[in-house]
Amino acid sequence: MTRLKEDDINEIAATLASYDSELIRKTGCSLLELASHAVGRDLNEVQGMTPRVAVIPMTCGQGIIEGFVQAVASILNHLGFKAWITESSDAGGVAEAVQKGAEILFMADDDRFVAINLRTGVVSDNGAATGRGYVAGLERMCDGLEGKDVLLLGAGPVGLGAALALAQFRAKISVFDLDRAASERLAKKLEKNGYAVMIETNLDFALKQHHLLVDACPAENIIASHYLTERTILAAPGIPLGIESVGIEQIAPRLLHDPLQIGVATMLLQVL
Ligand code: 2YC
Repeated sequence: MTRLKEDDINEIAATLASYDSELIRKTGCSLLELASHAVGRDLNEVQGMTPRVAVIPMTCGQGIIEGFVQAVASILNHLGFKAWITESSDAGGVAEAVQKGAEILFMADDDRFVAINLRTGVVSDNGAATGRGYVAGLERMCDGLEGKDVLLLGAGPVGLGAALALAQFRAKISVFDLDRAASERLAKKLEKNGYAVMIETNLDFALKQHHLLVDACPAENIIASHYLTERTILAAPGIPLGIESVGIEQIAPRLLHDPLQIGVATMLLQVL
C-alpha cells in the first residue's frame, strides 16, 4: 500500500476544474460521469441524491497526512455532494459525524481507506474502487474493451479491482506481478467468477505484446519508454507512476494517472 505524501495531494483542490476538463478530453467523461460508468449507475439517479458526507481525520499509525482529508472533501464537493471534515479525529470524529446526521463516512488509516454508507451498510474500499474507476476510464479511451487484449501490471487490491472490471467489460486479461503467486491468486479469484486470466511471467515479452495497459503496481519505471508506441493507452492508478519521465509527454493524451480523484469518486458512487 503506497502512502501518499503531502506534495502528491496539495494541488488537488485548486486544480479540480482543469483536472475535469482534461479527463473529458481523454475519456469523454467528467469525473462524475466516469465514476457512474465505473459502477454502472445512472447519472440522473445519483445527481438527485443529497446525502450528508463526513470525512474523518485518522491519527492512528503513521498519522495524519497534511491535506489528505481536505483533498478528499474537495473531490466530493466538486462532484456536487456536500462533504464536511469533522472537527474531531478518530473515534471522536466518527461520533461527531453520526451525531450530526452523516449518512456516508470517508476515513483512512495506514491499511485501509474506506467509504461507509451508515444507512445501507455498503462499504467501498479505495483499492478495489480505484482499480474499477481506472478500467472504466480505459474503456472510454478505447471506446470499448470487448475482446481486446489488456495487460494488467500488479495483482494487489487495485489490480484485483481492475481485473474484475476488465472481466465485466469482457476484455482479454493478462496479468503480470513480480510475485507470481499473487498473479495466480488473482487468476483463481477471477476463475471463480467464470473469467479466464492469462498469467504472464516475462514482462519484456508481455509489454511487447500489449498496447492497452493498466499499471496497478507501485514500482517506478516498470514500463521502459521503448515499449510505448502511438497505440499505447495506459491507465495507471499505481503510485508512483510506472513509466520513465521521457515517455510521459509522448503518451500524455492517452494516460490516466492521479493520486486520489478517480478512486474517491468511484468509492462515493459505490456507496451512494
Ligand atoms: O490524514 C489521515 O487521516 C491519514 N490517516 C490518511 C492516511 C492514508 C494512507 N493511505 C494512503 O496514503 C493511500 C492512499 C492512496 C489511499 C490508499 N492508500
